[in-house]
Amino acid sequence: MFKKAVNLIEKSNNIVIVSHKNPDADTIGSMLGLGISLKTIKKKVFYFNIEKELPKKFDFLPSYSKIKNNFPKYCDLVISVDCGSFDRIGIPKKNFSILNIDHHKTNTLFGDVDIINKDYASTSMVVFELLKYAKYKISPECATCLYAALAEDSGYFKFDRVNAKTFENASELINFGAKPNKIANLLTNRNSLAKLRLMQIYLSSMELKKYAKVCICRLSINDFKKSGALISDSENLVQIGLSLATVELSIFMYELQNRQYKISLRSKNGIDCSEIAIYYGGGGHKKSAGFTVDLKDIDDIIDNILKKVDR
Ligand SMILES: [Mn+2]
Repeated sequence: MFKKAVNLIEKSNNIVIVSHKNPDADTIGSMLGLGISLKTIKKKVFYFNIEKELPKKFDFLPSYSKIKNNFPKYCDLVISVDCGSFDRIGIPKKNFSILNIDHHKTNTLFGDVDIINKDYASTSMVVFELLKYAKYKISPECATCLYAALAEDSGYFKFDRVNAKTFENASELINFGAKPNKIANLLTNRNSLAKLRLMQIYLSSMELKKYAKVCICRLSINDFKKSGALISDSENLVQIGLSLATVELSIFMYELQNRQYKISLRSKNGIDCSEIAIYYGGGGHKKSAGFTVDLKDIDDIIDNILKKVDR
């Protein structure tokens, strides 16, 4: 697959690297790290994300300002990073080849070439392995992007798929010039006051079910308005529910628009979140998954999830 991917890259001139809706550090960092490296082999590289506003916490990543939300008129190759399915990108399928690089076990293999490693803690690890295989240049700027993606997507080296390989890659990226302390501070210690206010509302909405094994929190569009927070400020709030000692499943519902709700799930001690998410048309990993629903269906869905948890 690496060989096929390199062939695809080398015969293409105009390459668009695409990241997923509601982007996280892994999709943005993998996209920029890959692009920075591909520019050293004289490729024209465009960065695409469908969102009008990107999370500001990634603004220190090299080439961040080059990410555009309009798709170029012409390209011969689209490289998708960290997108489990084609609709996560938000563009219509046109006349281009697709290289699909990811680590989601639910990936739908929508590429002409798919490089999926579901044992890796981040997509940036897959990108890193590909760059090393192809012997493309890995500058400190490239390493910074890939490391930021790895650190954050692995929960700072505490999630499920963290193992010796994760630390090996992290260590190599540090040798290529990534600065772990600086990157961690820039990613985690620059919250806005609006985000902390949103956390306050999140915590006050908390309901505990099933002897406090299930935690449910909910934010409406109005809560975002009241606090001045952006949708992207709600990223990782679901983790707070899971941090409660008794909680094994944290459910976080937040309103997107037009009475549509995004439901994020996190678990510890064995509940399979992706099984629940897939059932409702979403996707993800065992301990982390999500899906979108209509407001009118929410109560039924929560009841159903609680029944599943009983089982
Ligand atoms: Mn990822």
